[in-house]
Amino acid sequence: MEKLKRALLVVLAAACGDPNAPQPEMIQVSDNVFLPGTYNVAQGDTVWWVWAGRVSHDVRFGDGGPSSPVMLIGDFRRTFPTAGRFDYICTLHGGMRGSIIVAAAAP
Ligand SMILES: [Cu+2]
Repeated sequence: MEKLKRALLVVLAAACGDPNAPQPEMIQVSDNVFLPGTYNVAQGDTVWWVWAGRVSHDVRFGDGGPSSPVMLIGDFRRTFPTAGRFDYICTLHGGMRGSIIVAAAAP
C-alpha cells in the first residue's frame, strides 16, 4: 500500500506541469485548525493556504502584513522576504492559530 501511495504521488507530481517550477508551500485551512500549525520555510518562499473546511475562516497576521479576508472557499498566498517568526490566527475561531518560521538564507 505504501508503495502504491508513493507511485501515485510521483504520477501526481508529474501531472502538475513543469517539475522545475518553484512550488509554493501548502497549508490546509480546515475546521478549526491550520494543518500543519507550525510551518518552516526558507527566506523568500511563498506559503499557500488552501481552504478545505465547511465553515468560513481567515488568515490574519499579527505583524500587519498581508492577510486573507474571511472566506468559505479559495486560497491565499504570502511571500516571506525576511527571516523570523510570523504568527497568525483565524479571527473567527479562538485557538485556531499558526506560525510560519522563516529561516534566513545562507549569506
Ligand atoms: Cu476559523
